[in-house]
Amino acid sequence: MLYPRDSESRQVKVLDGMWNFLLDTSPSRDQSFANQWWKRPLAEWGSLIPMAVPSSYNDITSEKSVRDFVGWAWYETTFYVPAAWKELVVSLRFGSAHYNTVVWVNGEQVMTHEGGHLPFEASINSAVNWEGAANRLTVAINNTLTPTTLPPGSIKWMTGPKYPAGYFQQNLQMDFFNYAGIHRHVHLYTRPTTYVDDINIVTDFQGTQGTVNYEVMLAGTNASGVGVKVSVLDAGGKVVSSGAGTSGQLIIPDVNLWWPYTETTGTPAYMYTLEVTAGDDVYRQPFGVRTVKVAPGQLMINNKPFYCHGVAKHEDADIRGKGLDYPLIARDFNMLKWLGANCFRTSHYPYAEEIMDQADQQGIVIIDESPGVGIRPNNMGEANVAHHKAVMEELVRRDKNRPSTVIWSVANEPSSDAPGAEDYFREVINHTRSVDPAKRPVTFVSSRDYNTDRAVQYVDVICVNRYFGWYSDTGHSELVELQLGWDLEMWRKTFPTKPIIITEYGAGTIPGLHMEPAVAFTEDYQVELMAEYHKTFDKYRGQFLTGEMVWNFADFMTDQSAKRVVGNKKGVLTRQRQPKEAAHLLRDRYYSIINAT
Ligand code: GCB
Repeated sequence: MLYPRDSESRQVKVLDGMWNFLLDTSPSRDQSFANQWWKRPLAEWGSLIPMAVPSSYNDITSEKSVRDFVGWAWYETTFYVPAAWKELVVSLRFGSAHYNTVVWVNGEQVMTHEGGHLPFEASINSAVNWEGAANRLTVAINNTLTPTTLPPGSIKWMTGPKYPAGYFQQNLQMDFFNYAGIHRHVHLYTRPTTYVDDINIVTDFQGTQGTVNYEVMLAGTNASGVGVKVSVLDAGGKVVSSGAGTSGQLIIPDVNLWWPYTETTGTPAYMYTLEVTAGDDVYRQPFGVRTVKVAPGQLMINNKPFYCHGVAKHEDADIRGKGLDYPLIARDFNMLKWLGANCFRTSHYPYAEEIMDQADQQGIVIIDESPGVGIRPNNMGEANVAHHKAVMEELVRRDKNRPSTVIWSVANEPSSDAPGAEDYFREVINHTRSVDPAKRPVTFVSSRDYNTDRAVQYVDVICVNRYFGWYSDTGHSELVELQLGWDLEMWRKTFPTKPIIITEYGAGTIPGLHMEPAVAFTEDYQVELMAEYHKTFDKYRGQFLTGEMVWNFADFMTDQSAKRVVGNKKGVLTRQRQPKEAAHLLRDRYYSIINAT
């Protein structure tokens, strides 16, 4: 699923803007399907709400019924196509829409997609009006999470005298708000009738020479009949290597390797472009030359041990929820660099391609996580495995050429101590490895123990989340050094060669709340607790501990619960991306690590 890029052979229109929006609030939850809402303009079915695309719809209005809606949400817009596009393949592509989506053009169904965080597209030539008339685009999105969706959830029907008839709630198995809607760009774009469908790029280097193994997949009317030419362009656009054929190896003399921005070696985040010409089509795929390997107790980037000092994030902000927002992306990368963070995990789902592009271009290392968050024993059946494998294929296909992506994470905090976890994770992890042309390390993030987890045996890098002094022994920061130290030693003993990353630790903190001595939820306690973790990190850093990531980069919204005060407040930044006191502690720490290497 190549990103829609403008070129001399391709045109790209962005359909973002204000769309029509209507919720199906019928008691059966699917009256809109019975009435076939896609056949006529949405305005005929109810009072429209103007809705921003991209955005989550939940926080746009002042209505609780919109914020907490569960079911089919309908979107509609119109577009025109130039007559000259008739000779081309015209496709409609959604960067993501959460969760189940059905798309119609002029009342004709053109695609469906299951899953909230990855792109999907279809050619729409047979459905569009070519004669200067407007095209009506209708999209239905259902945010219901069930035991077989990823992330899984369930609908709980509430019966008895305390609830009105037909009352239900969406139960989540994750700690973030189930924002829904068209979250990323909607692109309308063209390709020639024979076109570049996919590209694999796997890089290596020997001394000063870079090698680029490439593969070009063609599709369309004459896919086996057109010739393929490839060139590597350096960051200045100069051709540094070229070749021909659908696969081969290109050599880059005096290669500039891609390094994380905190590395003192070489040029940070150096990006090349693979320019592919196939018949009439031209596609330019950015890539970086770097290697990733796991050595005993180490994660190696370009054969040099890499220590990840970073954060776990969310796609989350006021008003837009999980909607793509360029000012927010720019701010987040500025604050990552202000903190001195050199990596983040896309907890707990794949992030927008525009975010991943910044990680590539700015030299931030990524643990690329799937939406497999909160998998319980009843989510480990055959249908779940099959769907999870399909999602991993979609994720790998999207991000396989990114130098920033160094590890795939298939899940966060599943019931990995359950008997079913062994087969489930062996299969999903092995499958992920097998579909990645670059064979990156694969992991999942565990919250279980060294002696109860049944799936960690299959990962390349052990990732664990730990909340000593918070969810256990709340308020007792004095225990952290001992407990974390013991825990790390036990993991090490059980898996002597696997590197370990602490992928979460942290404390809920209301900005501005202070107490001395510190107590939970004050800024003082967040600082005190984190400092205790840092003592143990420093003891093992560079041995087998290859990374630390605070939970979380910023405060974020969750479902309402007695444990959450307007969302999860474990951010070192507020939801508006301003520092709490702990952000300064982290910044001092990360810069002292950078300056020491
Ligand atoms: C975790 C989860 C994360 C939660 C966090 C917390 O272990 O992975 O999604 O938000 O703990 O704050 O409880």
